[in-house]
Amino acid sequence: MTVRKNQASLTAAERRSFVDALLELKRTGQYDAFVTTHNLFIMSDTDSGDRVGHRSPSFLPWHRRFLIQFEQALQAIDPAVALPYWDWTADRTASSSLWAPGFLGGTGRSRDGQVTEGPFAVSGGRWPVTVTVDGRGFLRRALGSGVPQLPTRAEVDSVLAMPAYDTAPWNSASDGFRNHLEGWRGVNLHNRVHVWVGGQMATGASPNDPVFWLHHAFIDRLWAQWQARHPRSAYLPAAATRNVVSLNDVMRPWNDVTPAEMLDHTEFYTFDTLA
Ligand SMILES: [Cu+2]
Repeated sequence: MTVRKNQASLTAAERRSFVDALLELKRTGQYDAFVTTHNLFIMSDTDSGDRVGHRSPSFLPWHRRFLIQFEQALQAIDPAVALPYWDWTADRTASSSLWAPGFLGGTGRSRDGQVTEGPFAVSGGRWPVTVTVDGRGFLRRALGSGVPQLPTRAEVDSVLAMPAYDTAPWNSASDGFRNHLEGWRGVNLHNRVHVWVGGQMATGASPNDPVFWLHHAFIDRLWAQWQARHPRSAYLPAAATRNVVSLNDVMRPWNDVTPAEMLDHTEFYTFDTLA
Protein backbone atom coordinates (compact mmCIF):
# COMPACT_ATOMS: atom_id res chain seq x y z
CA MET A 1 0.00 0.00 0.00
CA THR A 2 1.27 3.42 -0.97
CA VAL A 3 1.64 5.84 1.94
CA ARG A 4 2.44 9.44 1.10
CA LYS A 5 4.55 11.05 3.79
CA ASN A 6 5.53 14.58 4.72
CA GLN A 7 8.84 15.22 2.96
CA ALA A 8 10.27 16.59 6.21
CA SER A 9 9.91 13.18 7.86
CA LEU A 10 11.51 11.08 5.12
CA THR A 11 14.64 9.18 6.10
CA ALA A 12 17.83 9.85 4.16
CA ALA A 13 17.36 6.51 2.42
CA GLU A 14 13.78 7.41 1.43
CA ARG A 15 14.91 10.74 0.02
CA ARG A 16 17.62 8.99 -1.97
CA SER A 17 15.22 6.38 -3.37
CA PHE A 18 12.79 9.06 -4.45
CA VAL A 19 15.51 11.11 -6.16
CA ASP A 20 16.97 8.03 -7.85
CA ALA A 21 13.57 7.05 -9.24
CA LEU A 22 13.05 10.60 -10.58
CA LEU A 23 16.44 10.52 -12.29
CA GLU A 24 15.71 7.14 -13.85
CA LEU A 25 12.30 8.30 -15.13
CA LYS A 26 14.05 11.32 -16.60
CA ARG A 27 16.67 9.15 -18.28
CA THR A 28 14.07 7.02 -20.05
CA GLY A 29 12.17 10.04 -21.39
CA GLN A 30 8.98 9.21 -19.50
CA TYR A 31 9.43 12.17 -17.16
CA ASP A 32 9.36 14.71 -19.97
CA ALA A 33 6.13 13.23 -21.33
CA PHE A 34 4.46 14.32 -18.07
CA VAL A 35 5.85 17.84 -18.49
CA THR A 36 4.50 17.99 -22.04
CA THR A 37 1.03 16.84 -20.98
CA HIS A 38 0.81 19.42 -18.21
CA ASN A 39 1.95 22.25 -20.49
CA LEU A 40 -0.56 21.31 -23.20
CA PHE A 41 -3.40 21.51 -20.71
CA ILE A 42 -2.23 24.81 -19.22
CA MET A 43 -2.20 26.28 -22.71
CA SER A 44 -5.63 24.97 -23.70
CA ASP A 45 -7.55 25.52 -20.43
CA THR A 46 -9.42 28.82 -20.73
CA ASP A 47 -12.08 30.58 -18.70
CA SER A 48 -14.54 30.75 -21.58
CA GLY A 49 -13.71 27.52 -23.46
CA ASP A 50 -13.03 23.90 -22.58
CA ARG A 51 -11.11 23.60 -19.35
CA VAL A 52 -9.98 20.38 -17.70
CA GLY A 53 -6.71 20.63 -15.80
CA HIS A 54 -6.95 24.17 -14.47
CA ARG A 55 -9.42 27.04 -13.77
CA SER A 56 -12.25 24.54 -13.44
CA PRO A 57 -13.85 22.07 -11.03
CA SER A 58 -11.75 19.20 -12.37
CA PHE A 59 -8.50 20.90 -11.30
CA LEU A 60 -8.42 18.59 -8.28
CA PRO A 61 -9.45 15.22 -9.82
CA TRP A 62 -7.31 15.93 -12.92
CA HIS A 63 -4.18 16.49 -10.84
CA ARG A 64 -5.03 13.53 -8.60
CA ARG A 65 -5.10 11.25 -11.64
CA PHE A 66 -1.95 12.89 -13.04
CA LEU A 67 -0.08 12.28 -9.77
CA ILE A 68 -1.28 8.68 -9.51
CA GLN A 69 -0.01 7.96 -13.01
CA PHE A 70 3.32 9.59 -12.18
CA GLU A 71 3.63 7.74 -8.88
CA GLN A 72 2.93 4.45 -10.64
CA ALA A 73 5.68 5.22 -13.15
CA LEU A 74 8.09 5.79 -10.24
CA GLN A 75 6.93 2.57 -8.60
CA ALA A 76 7.63 0.62 -11.78
CA ILE A 77 11.25 1.63 -11.13
CA ASP A 78 11.19 1.24 -7.34
CA PRO A 79 8.04 -0.24 -5.75
CA ALA A 80 8.92 1.24 -2.35
CA VAL A 81 8.69 4.85 -3.55
CA ALA A 82 5.67 7.06 -2.85
CA LEU A 83 5.16 10.75 -3.59
CA PRO A 84 6.08 12.87 -0.58
CA TYR A 85 4.13 16.04 0.15
CA TRP A 86 5.50 19.49 0.97
CA ASP A 87 3.63 21.28 3.74
CA TRP A 88 4.62 24.81 2.78
CA THR A 89 2.76 26.22 5.79
CA ALA A 90 5.44 24.61 7.97
CA ASP A 91 8.54 24.41 5.75
CA ARG A 92 8.34 27.94 4.46
CA THR A 93 11.85 29.21 3.89
CA ALA A 94 14.63 28.63 1.38
CA SER A 95 16.69 27.11 4.21
CA SER A 96 14.24 24.21 4.68
CA SER A 97 15.84 20.77 4.33
CA LEU A 98 13.63 20.31 1.23
CA TRP A 99 16.07 22.58 -0.64
CA ALA A 100 19.28 20.96 0.64
CA PRO A 101 21.85 19.78 -1.94
CA GLY A 102 21.09 16.18 -0.92
CA PHE A 103 17.43 16.51 -1.82
CA LEU A 104 15.94 18.98 -4.32
CA GLY A 105 18.81 21.49 -4.42
CA GLY A 106 18.44 25.16 -3.62
CA THR A 107 17.42 28.39 -5.26
CA GLY A 108 18.84 29.57 -8.58
CA ARG A 109 21.85 31.86 -8.97
CA SER A 110 21.01 35.51 -9.45
CA ARG A 111 22.36 35.85 -12.98
CA ASP A 112 20.00 33.43 -14.73
CA GLY A 113 18.12 31.50 -12.04
CA GLN A 114 20.08 28.33 -12.71
CA VAL A 115 19.94 25.76 -9.90
CA THR A 116 23.60 24.83 -9.43
CA GLU A 117 23.47 22.37 -6.52
CA GLY A 118 22.02 18.93 -6.00
CA PRO A 119 20.88 16.12 -8.29
CA PHE A 120 18.83 18.39 -10.56
CA ALA A 121 21.58 20.89 -11.39
CA VAL A 122 22.24 20.80 -15.14
CA SER A 123 25.98 20.48 -14.50
CA GLY A 124 25.42 16.96 -13.15
CA GLY A 125 24.20 15.91 -16.58
CA ARG A 126 21.13 14.05 -15.36
CA TRP A 127 18.49 16.78 -15.48
CA PRO A 128 18.49 18.51 -18.85
CA VAL A 129 15.32 20.56 -19.31
CA THR A 130 14.01 19.66 -22.75
CA VAL A 131 10.34 20.70 -22.59
CA THR A 132 10.85 24.42 -22.31
CA VAL A 133 8.75 27.52 -22.72
CA ASP A 134 11.76 29.83 -23.02
CA GLY A 135 14.51 27.80 -24.73
CA ARG A 136 16.64 27.50 -21.59
CA GLY A 137 17.76 23.96 -20.91
CA PHE A 138 18.35 24.06 -17.18
CA LEU A 139 16.23 23.98 -14.02
CA ARG A 140 15.55 27.47 -12.71
CA ARG A 141 14.27 28.77 -9.37
CA ALA A 142 14.02 32.08 -7.57
CA LEU A 143 12.75 31.07 -4.15
CA GLY A 144 10.75 33.86 -2.54
CA SER A 145 11.38 36.51 -5.15
CA GLY A 146 8.14 36.40 -7.19
CA VAL A 147 6.10 36.67 -4.00
CA PRO A 148 7.70 37.00 -0.56
CA GLN A 149 5.51 34.78 1.63
CA LEU A 150 4.15 31.28 1.25
CA PRO A 151 0.53 30.81 2.43
CA THR A 152 0.06 30.47 6.17
CA ARG A 153 -1.79 27.80 8.14
CA ALA A 154 -4.50 30.36 8.97
CA GLU A 155 -5.00 31.08 5.27
CA VAL A 156 -5.25 27.37 4.52
CA ASP A 157 -7.78 26.92 7.32
CA SER A 158 -9.91 29.77 5.97
CA VAL A 159 -10.15 27.98 2.62
CA LEU A 160 -10.78 24.54 4.16
CA ALA A 161 -13.76 26.11 5.98
CA MET A 162 -15.58 26.88 2.72
CA PRO A 163 -18.53 24.48 2.38
CA ALA A 164 -19.22 24.67 -1.38
CA TYR A 165 -16.87 22.68 -3.62
CA ASP A 166 -17.28 25.04 -6.57
CA THR A 167 -19.79 27.46 -8.08
CA ALA A 168 -20.84 28.81 -11.46
CA PRO A 169 -19.31 30.10 -13.70
CA TRP A 170 -16.94 27.18 -12.92
CA ASN A 171 -13.77 29.06 -13.85
CA SER A 172 -11.17 31.39 -12.34
CA ALA A 173 -13.91 33.81 -11.26
CA SER A 174 -15.81 31.24 -9.18
CA ASP A 175 -16.41 31.39 -5.47
CA GLY A 176 -15.98 28.20 -3.43
CA PHE A 177 -13.31 25.85 -2.14
CA ARG A 178 -11.78 24.76 -5.45
CA ASN A 179 -11.07 28.21 -6.81
CA HIS A 180 -9.77 29.59 -3.53
CA LEU A 181 -7.51 26.55 -3.20
CA GLU A 182 -6.37 26.80 -6.82
CA GLY A 183 -5.67 30.43 -6.09
CA TRP A 184 -7.41 32.64 -8.61
CA ARG A 185 -9.43 34.26 -5.83
CA GLY A 186 -8.91 35.29 -2.25
CA VAL A 187 -5.79 34.42 -0.27
CA ASN A 188 -4.34 32.42 -3.20
CA LEU A 189 -2.91 29.09 -2.08
CA HIS A 190 -1.81 26.82 -4.98
CA ASN A 191 -0.89 29.46 -7.58
CA ARG A 192 1.08 31.48 -5.04
CA VAL A 193 3.34 28.54 -4.22
CA HIS A 194 4.18 28.11 -7.92
CA VAL A 195 5.16 31.80 -8.07
CA TRP A 196 7.12 31.63 -4.79
CA VAL A 197 9.33 28.85 -6.20
CA GLY A 198 9.70 30.72 -9.50
CA GLY A 199 11.59 29.54 -12.58
CA GLN A 200 9.81 26.76 -14.44
CA MET A 201 7.38 26.35 -11.52
CA ALA A 202 5.85 29.70 -12.50
CA THR A 203 5.14 28.42 -16.04
CA GLY A 204 3.05 25.75 -17.76
CA ALA A 205 6.16 23.57 -17.82
CA SER A 206 6.13 23.50 -14.01
CA PRO A 207 6.64 19.71 -13.67
CA ASN A 208 10.22 20.27 -14.89
CA ASP A 209 10.85 21.08 -11.24
CA PRO A 210 10.47 17.94 -9.13
CA VAL A 211 8.98 20.07 -6.34
CA PHE A 212 5.85 20.23 -8.53
CA TRP A 213 4.92 16.72 -7.37
CA LEU A 214 5.45 17.50 -3.69
CA HIS A 215 3.44 20.71 -3.96
CA HIS A 216 0.56 18.99 -5.73
CA ALA A 217 0.64 16.05 -3.32
CA PHE A 218 -0.02 18.61 -0.57
CA ILE A 219 -2.81 20.28 -2.57
CA ASP A 220 -4.29 16.82 -3.04
CA ARG A 221 -4.09 16.19 0.70
CA LEU A 222 -5.88 19.49 1.36
CA TRP A 223 -8.71 18.25 -0.87
CA ALA A 224 -8.92 15.05 1.20
CA GLN A 225 -8.96 17.11 4.41
CA TRP A 226 -11.73 19.31 3.03
CA GLN A 227 -13.76 16.19 2.15
CA ALA A 228 -13.37 14.91 5.71
CA ARG A 229 -14.51 18.25 7.15
CA HIS A 230 -17.50 18.60 4.82
CA PRO A 231 -18.98 15.11 4.44
CA ARG A 232 -22.23 16.52 3.03
CA SER A 233 -20.50 18.62 0.35
CA ALA A 234 -20.11 16.96 -3.05
CA TYR A 235 -18.13 17.48 -6.22
CA LEU A 236 -19.87 20.03 -8.44
CA PRO A 237 -21.23 20.34 -11.05
CA ALA A 238 -23.15 17.07 -10.84
CA ALA A 239 -25.04 17.59 -14.10
CA ALA A 240 -23.55 18.02 -17.58
CA THR A 241 -22.30 21.59 -17.96
CA ARG A 242 -20.88 23.29 -21.05
CA ASN A 243 -17.06 23.44 -21.25
CA VAL A 244 -16.41 21.81 -17.87
CA VAL A 245 -16.05 18.27 -16.53
CA SER A 246 -19.07 17.31 -14.46
CA LEU A 247 -19.13 14.48 -11.94
CA ASN A 248 -19.51 11.62 -14.43
CA ASP A 249 -17.79 13.09 -17.50
CA VAL A 250 -14.59 11.51 -18.78
CA MET A 251 -11.49 13.68 -18.22
CA ARG A 252 -9.06 14.22 -21.09
CA PRO A 253 -6.36 13.06 -21.81
CA TRP A 254 -7.56 9.80 -20.30
CA ASN A 255 -10.53 8.01 -21.77
CA ASP A 256 -11.51 6.00 -18.73
CA VAL A 257 -11.50 8.35 -15.72
CA THR A 258 -14.25 10.57 -14.29
CA PRO A 259 -14.15 12.91 -11.28
CA ALA A 260 -16.50 10.47 -9.52
CA GLU A 261 -13.81 7.80 -9.72
CA MET A 262 -11.22 10.13 -8.21
CA LEU A 263 -13.16 11.17 -5.11
CA ASP A 264 -11.84 8.47 -2.78
CA HIS A 265 -8.04 8.65 -2.66
CA THR A 266 -7.83 5.66 -0.28
CA GLU A 267 -8.40 3.32 -3.21
CA PHE A 268 -4.99 4.37 -4.45
CA TYR A 269 -2.90 5.60 -1.49
CA THR A 270 -3.14 6.97 2.01
CA PHE A 271 -1.33 9.74 3.87
CA ASP A 272 0.88 9.34 6.93
CA THR A 273 -1.69 11.55 8.64
CA LEU A 274 -4.74 13.48 7.50
CA ALA A 275 -5.01 15.48 10.72
CU1 LIG B 1 0.12 23.43 -9.63
